[in-house]
Amino acid sequence: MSFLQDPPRLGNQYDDDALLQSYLARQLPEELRRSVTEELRELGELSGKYFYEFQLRDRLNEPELTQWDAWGKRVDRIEVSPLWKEAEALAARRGLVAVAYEQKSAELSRVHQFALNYVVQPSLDVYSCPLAMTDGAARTLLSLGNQELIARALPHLTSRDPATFWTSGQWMTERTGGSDVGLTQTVAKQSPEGWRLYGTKWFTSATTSQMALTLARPEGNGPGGKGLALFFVETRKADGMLNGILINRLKDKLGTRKVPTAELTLDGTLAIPVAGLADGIKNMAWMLNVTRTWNAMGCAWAMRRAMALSKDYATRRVQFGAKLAEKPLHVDTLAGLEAETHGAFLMAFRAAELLGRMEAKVASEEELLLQRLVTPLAKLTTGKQAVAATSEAVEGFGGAGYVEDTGLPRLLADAQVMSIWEGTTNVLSLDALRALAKEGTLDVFHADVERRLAAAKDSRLKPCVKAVEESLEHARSWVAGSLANPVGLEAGARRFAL
Ligand code: MFK
Ligand code: FAD
Repeated sequence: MSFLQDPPRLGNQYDDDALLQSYLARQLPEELRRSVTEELRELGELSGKYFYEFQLRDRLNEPELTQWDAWGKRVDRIEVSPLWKEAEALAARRGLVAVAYEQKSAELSRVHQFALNYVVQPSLDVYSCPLAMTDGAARTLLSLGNQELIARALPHLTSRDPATFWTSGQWMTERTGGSDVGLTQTVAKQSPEGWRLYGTKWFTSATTSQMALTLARPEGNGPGGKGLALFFVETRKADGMLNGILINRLKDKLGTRKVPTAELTLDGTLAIPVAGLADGIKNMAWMLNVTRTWNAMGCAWAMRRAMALSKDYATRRVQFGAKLAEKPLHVDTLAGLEAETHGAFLMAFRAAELLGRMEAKVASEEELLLQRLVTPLAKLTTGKQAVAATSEAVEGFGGAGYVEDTGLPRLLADAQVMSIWEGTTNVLSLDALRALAKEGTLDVFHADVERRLAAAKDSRLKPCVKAVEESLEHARSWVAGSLANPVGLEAGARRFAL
């Protein structure tokens, strides 16, 4: 019998995760931790077995757009993959969005919610994308306080019943710009039935969602983000037909191939202003804040999955007379990856902790400043880490890492988007600068890092502590020296942020 290589396998993705367990033991009071553990273990089992195997089987099923029915009627229907259909039901039943709004864990609700997602999402083929936007939409509606829309949409967005659960899209990007959203060309016109939108949305993921939040310029408004208004759109009318929306095509993408990312024409789409008729970008920022936190978490869980598979494979693959797990250089490579993964995990959960404290209204003034800064920093840092780490992990499987039906190349292809959508690295660096410009933010950030370093000062991490202190000092003097020189400040933003 010729040799056959054992493929990598996954165990229970909660039981096998020492980092998550130790983090939750530190963060959650004993009673809460015990009640959450059961849920995590169940999701960990689904993630490591049922959904992981499903994901491998379902690999070639991608969303399909049908634009016309047999009789020539324009229907624009998207069929998502079988796994996505199950993921939607699972998301509702397990409260993957709802937990943050039920607030049973008070200010720790975000930690609770993201722990659940962290365990299961790597096996759900980026179903995290619609969930992130659903969560962002719920937060935006609540924060902007439009009671009519809250009553209409919140019960659906936070439902635990798959029959009534809605997801939401986030339609911002147009051909004119995904970064410079102020260039948006979609216009909003008044009609006897209410506001109607006319324009093109160039990237809309989760096009199968029941609703979306989007931006348009009410006729007569001035240019830029200030002249835009935030609108609520239900994608289908009462008769089930699309609400003045044409789905032109699905994008043919490098990764996230299960996500139905489409180009849309809005041709008289009925829409409701969420909060007045201006300041659309500012109002949309509530959504960005939440979806960027999901993005950071998504990087952490992508890296964790790459690690889990890599470590397992190292115990199965033999080269030069020993398992890879016994080869010092391979182990050193995995150790580097593990360190990056831990860093991404802690940064993403730090953003989640702060978001949870803000939403539960227990955050101090300092924590609010920190939250505004840590969100873009976590998004941009983990976005870069995820691409580098999944690339290294794929290489760790040798040629098998490059062969599609192992499922492994998907790790890298899906990670590449994390630094692009929800704001690119440069755009997020500039956002971090805007956050820093607020009086006191840099001091609060330093104090927070110093507090964390103090615990490690006398440990064997001493050399790392020194290195972090030096780079903090460097950043502080660079910001101080550049304040009088806006061009220099902007040019160095990415260096500071990364
Ligand atoms: C697991 C994965 C989950 C993720 C799934 C996601 C699926 C994909 C979805 C997408 O990609 S959706 C599209 C995402 N698009 C972006 O992220 C846009 C990137 N561009 C930016 O973020 C630009 O910085 C921005 C459009 C915000 C700049 O626009 P402007 O017109 O130059 O606005 P400006 O003056 O910077 O900000 C306008 C107001 O908003 C200001 O308030 P004031 O009017 O009071 O001064 C800002 O302070 C406020 N603002 C901007 N960014 C903010 C913010 N407030 C809070 N937080 C922020 N991040
Ligand atoms: P550009 O804005 O043209 O950026 C090009 C380059 O210029 C980038 O490297 C950027 O960093 C750099 N740059 C831009 N401005 C500056 C500056 N001031 N200083 C320095 N550098 C700068 N959008 C949605 O609204 N909804 C969705 O559901 C959605 N889904 C997506 C799904 C996928 C798979 C992808 C790939 C994208 C999706 N997007 C979505 C769009 C995404 O948010 C944008 O592509 C992204 O924000 C970048 O915008 P852009 O493509 O116009 O690039």
